[in-house]
Amino acid sequence: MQRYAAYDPPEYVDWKPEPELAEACLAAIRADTEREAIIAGLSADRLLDLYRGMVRFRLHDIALKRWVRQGVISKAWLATGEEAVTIGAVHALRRHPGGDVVGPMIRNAGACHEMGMPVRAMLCSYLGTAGSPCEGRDLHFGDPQLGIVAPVSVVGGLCGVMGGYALSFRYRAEDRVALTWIGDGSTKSGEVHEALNFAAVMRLPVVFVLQNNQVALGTRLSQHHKAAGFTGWAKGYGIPCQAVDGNNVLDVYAAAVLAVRECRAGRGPVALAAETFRMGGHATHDEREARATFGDEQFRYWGRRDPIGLYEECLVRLMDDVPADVTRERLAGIEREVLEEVEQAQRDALASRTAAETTPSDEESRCYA
Ligand SMILES: Cc1ncc(C[n+]2csc(CCOP(=O)(O)OP(=O)(O)O)c2C)c(N)n1
Ligand SMILES: [Mg+2]
Repeated sequence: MQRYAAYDPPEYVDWKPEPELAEACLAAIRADTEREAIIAGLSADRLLDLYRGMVRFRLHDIALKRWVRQGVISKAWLATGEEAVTIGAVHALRRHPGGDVVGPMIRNAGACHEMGMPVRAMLCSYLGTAGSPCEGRDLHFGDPQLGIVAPVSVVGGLCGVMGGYALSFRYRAEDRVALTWIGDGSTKSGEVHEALNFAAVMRLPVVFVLQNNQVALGTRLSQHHKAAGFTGWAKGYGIPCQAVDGNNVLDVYAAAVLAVRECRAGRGPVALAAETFRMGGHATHDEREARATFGDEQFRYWGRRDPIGLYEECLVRLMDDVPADVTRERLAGIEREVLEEVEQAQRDALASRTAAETTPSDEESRCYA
């Protein structure tokens, strides 16, 4: 996709395909017969939908970053470099009506648009205008009609909520699954411990995606986590856990399909341990500190593994019955469409500041107390 010198991390601006990295992504899928069968069964349209979702997520984040620079908003929480963990997982779910539910955390905003929330509504939430899903009340937005549970600020808090959804599905004998993401730092909260244990002993149909982006705010993984990785950690609760390459959207997708399948068969919960890297700051305010926290070498390593660039190279190889230049032109066409969608969403959201401004009396409506 097009690179944006003003907004992308430098490693992405200069990004060049490295054939061996894309080959390694595909080899990882082929090494697991179940994951391989799932990817082999995907139509070209489904493969391209994953691409569309990741591009939409990246461009949504770039739109927010542009607004920060322009002073439209003061801060934004982005998922640059982590798009595949969200998009791969959410594409394994059924959409509403009557579908599955997701609980997106800071790095999972892309789950909202992939479950059907217009990008305009997401951007309006940042502006706090009345056109937003929570009508300007809170940046922690969701939409129950679309199966999107609004997060709370307290990290880990969603895990118990998603377990509650899963419990209700079981009681009502509904063939539905709940899915949420847990950051590496959030695994240290008491609520996550309670929720995982409860889900395990109650055998709930919930998928927990451990999103290890190697950092929690300004605390590196090595400063808060002593165990090796997260697969053993989840297994300590009696929850089966599979490792996935968080920068390989095909790997995340295939593993999530298998996890969801287990849950639907009554063998939940299931965890996935995704390794990835936060290519920016915790939010837009501390990008410089984040680079100092890790140093250039780590950024270079993960920068070469940009999930979107990697997936473009995988797609060219997967669609081997189509000439590579035709596939690349198709990807560019998808990018143009999504860019237009996001630009229109930006214009509409900005217009909502005057057309749908919230008023003090709105604050008191539809509140419990
Ligand atoms: C219980 C709780 N403690 C602290 C915070 C402040 N806080 C917000 S995000 C965050 C870091 C979370 O790290 P991680 O779970 O790894 O997610 P990431 O930001 O890396 O995606 C912290 C400490 C909070 N919101 N809730
Ligand atoms: Mg983290």
